[in-house]
Amino acid sequence: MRPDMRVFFALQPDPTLRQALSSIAQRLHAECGGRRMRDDSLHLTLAFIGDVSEAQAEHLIALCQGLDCPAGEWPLDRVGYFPRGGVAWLGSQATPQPLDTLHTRLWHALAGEGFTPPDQPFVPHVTLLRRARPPHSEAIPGPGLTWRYNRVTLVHSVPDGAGRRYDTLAHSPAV
Ligand code: 2AM
Repeated sequence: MRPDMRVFFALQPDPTLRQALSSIAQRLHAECGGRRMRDDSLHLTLAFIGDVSEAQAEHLIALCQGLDCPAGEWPLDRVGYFPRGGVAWLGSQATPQPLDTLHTRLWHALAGEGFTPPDQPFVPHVTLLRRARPPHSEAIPGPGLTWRYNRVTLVHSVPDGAGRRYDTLAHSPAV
């Protein structure tokens, strides 16, 4: 039997946005140190599921492929910091209602499959650095960005050397 698979639902940046996120990560790294995320793994987590069996993963693939993800925009206009893990991240001053609704609807669908929503409030963020020092301010080192999205991705987090790589298992239908 295959071991459990660690999976999560995410938004993934297009190549142009990924490049812009990478530039900001580089500048923030110069200020805060720590360990940069690999450029190809930058993402916004909508729902972290954790370890599931292959059968559960098949259910989640079907759920993802049936998800309705209206196109939306997420302004990236602030830097944030989680002291636990020294996580420096990019996010927004105020979460747009449609992004919040997407998160709520996704968890509603997941609850229908028996998965338990997290207790903590949704703080949408893109992790750029881990084990970093706190940033000096919330100001982004560079121009602000807008993330335009139109689909959700189910991601398989696979152990890869000292870290993890993120493989795509499914997308919601693009709108
Ligand atoms: P983070 O970026 O804030 O660390 C894959 O691990 C993704 O799921 C990461 O973006 C991570 O968020 C998020 N995540 C949320 N809860 C998690 C948990 N309990 N363990 C690992 N990752 C978690």
